[in-house]
Amino acid sequence: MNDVLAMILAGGQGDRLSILSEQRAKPAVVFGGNYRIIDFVLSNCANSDISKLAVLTQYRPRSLFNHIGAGRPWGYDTPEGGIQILQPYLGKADADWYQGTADAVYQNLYVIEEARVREILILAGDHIYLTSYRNLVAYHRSQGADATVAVYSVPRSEAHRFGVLDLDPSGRVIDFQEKPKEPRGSWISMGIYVFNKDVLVEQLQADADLGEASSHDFGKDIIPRMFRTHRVFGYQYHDYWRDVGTIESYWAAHMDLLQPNPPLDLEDPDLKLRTAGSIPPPARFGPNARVTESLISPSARIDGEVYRSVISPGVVIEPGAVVRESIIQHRCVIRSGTVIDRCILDKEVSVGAGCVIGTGDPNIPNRERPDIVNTGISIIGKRATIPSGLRI
Ligand code: ADQ
Ligand code: ADP
Repeated sequence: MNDVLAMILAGGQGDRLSILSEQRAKPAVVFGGNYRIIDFVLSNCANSDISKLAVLTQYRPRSLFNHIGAGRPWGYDTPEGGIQILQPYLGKADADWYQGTADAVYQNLYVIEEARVREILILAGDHIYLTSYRNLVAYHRSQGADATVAVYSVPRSEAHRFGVLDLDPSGRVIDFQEKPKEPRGSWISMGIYVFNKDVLVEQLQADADLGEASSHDFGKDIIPRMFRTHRVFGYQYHDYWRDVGTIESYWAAHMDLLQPNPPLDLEDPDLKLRTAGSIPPPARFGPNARVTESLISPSARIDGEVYRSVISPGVVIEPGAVVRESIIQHRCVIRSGTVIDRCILDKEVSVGAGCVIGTGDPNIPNRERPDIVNTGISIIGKRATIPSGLRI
């Protein structure tokens, strides 16, 4: 893996994650109680022994910078500078910032040109999965591919959210459509690509030369053009993988963690999930606490009831409060007698006593924003204070 440079695209605005990604890049959103979404891809790189890593940022990167730091939790704080955090080309107006994902990489072409590697692994910062990229890279090499796309099988009804591909029996990509209204197949692109370095440089340059005739995106432009002229293969991935780009998929991925045998093992000894921060003291449970099917992070204080929920560090749930099917992030306080049902509370939300938050009913969409909040899941933004007795 010394011949591979990984580039993590961590800049997307993620507007479908609503207020969770309003003040931070989507990969910096908290996941699984203790973690941020980007921990998965960073841990995967570490678990693949990838030593050269670049993180491409754009939108509201402060939380990401704070979190990644010098990359120590993932073993990237080496004297050779294993991790590079790249920002958009300064001096440009906001609107000229990276256009599509290919433009983000193109603006950092010198990083690729300077790296002494054979292949570039392009990764997204907002996927939930634990893997090693060794098999993907080995497959790419064994096929003699110019580029390899990691592919996943999803129900056809969901394929329209993704790049949809068709593969021939040898695994070669013979069709690719980005987010088609009526998908022809059910293999989808995971947005994870291996490129031979020279091919990528040549493709990015050619794409840049197209100017406004291209949207400068891997999914919309580079791959759909390339599969006709180059050896592009699909590497079939079969383990758990989720793009948590919407509130519903973010919430559902948390519920997946709560299954008796979860499809994603956060304690996998071979694919260790690492994160930043010191280890807080243990969680505490009072005499009337009742907790089932939940993940409770260190330093939480539970005196009420918690069912099918994921609780971050430092959360306080007072006696008589009930939390059901919810994701409660760092340092939230939920006072006595309050019921929280199917909610996502961002960090440091304070909910007074005797409130009812969330309908608990997946069939009741939000009336004002049915386009993004259409799942019956209620979301409360960071540091909001909900007065006692309120019903939402
Ligand atoms: P999308 O999920 O729509 O489709 P896109 O918005 O292009 O992906 O973002 C991909 C990744 O790049 C995300 O992690 C995002 O945060 C990041 N990103 C986006 N713009 C960026 C920028 N300018 N700078 C830095 N990072 C940026 C893609 C593919 C589909 C595929 C899905 C799988 O286009 O074909 O099916 O990913 O999730
Ligand atoms: P989050 O954890 O919600 O994603 P950040 O990581 O951006 O948010 O914020 C956490 C850290 O940033 C805290 O230590 C906080 O004190 C600090 N911080 C918050 N707001 C600001 C600000 N406006 N300027 C500088 N630092 C800030």
